[in-house]
Parts: sequence; structure tokens; C-alpha cells
Amino acid sequence: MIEGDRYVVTAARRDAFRRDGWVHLPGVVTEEELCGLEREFERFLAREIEVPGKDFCDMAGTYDRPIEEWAVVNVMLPGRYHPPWRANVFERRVASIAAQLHGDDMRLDYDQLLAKPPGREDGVFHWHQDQAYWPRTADPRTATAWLAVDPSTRENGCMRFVSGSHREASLRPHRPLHGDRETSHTLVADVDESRDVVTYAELARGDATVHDERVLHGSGPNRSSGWRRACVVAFRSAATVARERELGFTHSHEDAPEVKDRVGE
Ligand SMILES: O=C(O)CCC(=O)C(=O)O
Repeated sequence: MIEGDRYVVTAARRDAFRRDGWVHLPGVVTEEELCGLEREFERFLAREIEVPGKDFCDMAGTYDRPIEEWAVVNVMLPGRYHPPWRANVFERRVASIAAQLHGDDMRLDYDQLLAKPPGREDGVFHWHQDQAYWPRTADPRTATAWLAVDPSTRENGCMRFVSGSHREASLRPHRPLHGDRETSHTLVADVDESRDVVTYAELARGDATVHDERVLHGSGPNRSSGWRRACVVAFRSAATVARERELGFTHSHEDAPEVKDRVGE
């Protein structure tokens, strides 16, 4: 339920988040609010809003793949490059969600836009745990929200999760998808669907999922005739965000290589 900038998370949904490592929240933004976000989203995709270097990239291919062939378009840190995007209605609602899940010291760590073009068998976001991408920090509290800009279905490559995997004792091994992190940012973890129970998060436009840094997740190909677009914001504790910045880690793919080398240690 929406109350101004606040989205009320029921006790049952808070419990689901703790148990499964993710939760589906219906109606986080209204249709009217989503139309405003969508207009700006399209300006990023059309490159009317400039996002430099590797922060505009393909999460399925290598950094040098021609743009016409991209299968998972990734806009990293849209708010950094386009100040009017900052503190948008989705971000404000998720700030309230993060506080309800984890407490009042949660802060925005990064934002991101993800878009899969129609009819792409390779439009796969490979299985991973977000923590593998980040430097290790003492406080694990994380609320990463993923907003469906298009109805999100199994056909167009909705998010999928291995529920409860955030409670495994150690992080699963991750390997770079294309050899090394200079060629592509993407990491892959092994998921064995005969053992790991996979849940598909089909969402209506305006719904969101919120996930923990340790839960295994990803998404399959886009076999539909339309785009599958999503806005992401990640909230972590103020202390964690401060520690990351101290390490020079901003979630930009443009961060210095010595910082990248620390990721996934
Ligand atoms: O959009 C997707 O398919 C994956 C997004 C994701 O992995 C994330 O937001 O952590």
C-alpha cells in the first residue's frame, strides 16, 4: 500500500523476505508515476542522456560488442549522469521499504537501468549473488529493489531466484562470463536446477521485487516481441556505503582496476 513517499510492507512480506531472501511487492509505483519514469528511461536508451564508457554496456556480451547486438542493456548509475533522475518516486518508496526491512540507517548505494531487447535468446542475466560483485563489508543488510517497467513474465525473462540460498554458509563460486573482468563485467555462479528450487517472479507493471545481497538470482532469455525493462535501486547501511567509497568502490564499471580486483575477494 502506498502512503505518499512510503510503501507499507506487511508483516507477512517482511517474513517472506527474511525466509526466502527476496519478496514480491505489488504496486510500488502507480501507472502515472511509472509513465514519468518510463519517459526518462527511454531517453537513456536512445542515448539522449549520455552515460559514458563502460557504464553503458551489455551485461550479456563483451565490452567491445557493437551496440546493435546488445542483449541486456545496462545503464549504470543513471542518477550520477542525470541529476533529475535522483530521488525519483521509486527511489523514495524503496528508501521507506529498506527502512522497514532493515532499519533507519539504510542509504542508497547505487541505481541502474536494465533493458532486454525483444526476441533475444541470449538476453540472459546469468545466475549470481550480488555480493560476489562487491567488496566484502561487515554489515550484510541489503535491499535491492527491481521495478517492472514492462509486465515481467517467464516469456520475456523475468527475475528468478533460488529461495533461501541467502542462508547458505558460504558464497557460491563465481567465474567471469567472458574470461576476465576487463572484457566483461559479468560473473556467473552455478545453479543446478535438479537440486536448487527456482522461483520465477512474474510481475505486473509497477510491481517490484526486493532481494538480499546473498540470494542467487538472474533471469532467462527474452522470447517475447517486446522489451523487458527494469529500474533498480540498492540500499545498504550507511556504514557499508561509507566503507565502499573509502575503498574507491562506487559500482561504476569505470572504477579503477585496482578497485575492481578487490571485488569478489
Ligand atoms: O534484470 C535482471 O534480469 C537481473 C537484475 C539483477 O541481477 C539485479 O538487479 O541484481
